[in-house]
Amino acid sequence: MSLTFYYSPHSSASPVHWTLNELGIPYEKVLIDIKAGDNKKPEFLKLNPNGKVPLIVHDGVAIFESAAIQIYLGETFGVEKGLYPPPGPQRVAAMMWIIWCNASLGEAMSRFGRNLGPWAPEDQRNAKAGEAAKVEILGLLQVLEDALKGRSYLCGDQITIADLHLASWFDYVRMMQIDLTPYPAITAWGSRCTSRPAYANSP
Ligand SMILES: N[C@@H](CCC(=O)N[C@@H](CS)C(=O)NCC(=O)O)C(=O)O
Repeated sequence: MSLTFYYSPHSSASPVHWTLNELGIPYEKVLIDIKAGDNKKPEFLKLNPNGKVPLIVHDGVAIFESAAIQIYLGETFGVEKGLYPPPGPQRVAAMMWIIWCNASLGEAMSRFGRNLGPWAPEDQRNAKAGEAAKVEILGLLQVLEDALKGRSYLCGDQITIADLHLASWFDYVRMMQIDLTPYPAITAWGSRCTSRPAYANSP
């Protein structure tokens, strides 16, 4: 078995990094320096024409998009390791939250960052669009808060890759200084997830 993980620290690759470390499977890490343009070099584009991290290559098969990678790792290794549900309602819940993270919360967070983040170029910012994204984010956080009430993890009593994926994204939510005080269930769940040693080893 060979598995190579192309990553950049503190990026969309971080949730995958955490999953790989939780799974405890052997893998090789390749650091991609985005600032130096490693992700646009022909040898990288040959594997990932999308030109972004994360990317994994498992036994010669290249997979990009973090949500797809997490689902693939869950199906391929996670069930056996107790980190991903077998087919059934809990499997669907895991997939649903991974996709919700990227397509709903992640999309609104990116829009918020692009318009109000300190790194966004001045002439490309739109404060009104940023504020609208923030309203959307708060609504999405309430959806998650309600889902986590009365349960330890997204799919029940057991932590899964869906929790790792979403909890890792909360690094970005905190970095963007979104106040999580009104969301006690999210706060407690986030602490449960990030207190695991593998989180600290997966920048
Ligand atoms: N939807 C993609 C997003 C990937 C992404 O935007 N990665 C960023 C780092 S956070 C990247 O590689 N940016 C380099 C670039 O766009 O040139 C995923 O979840 O994998």
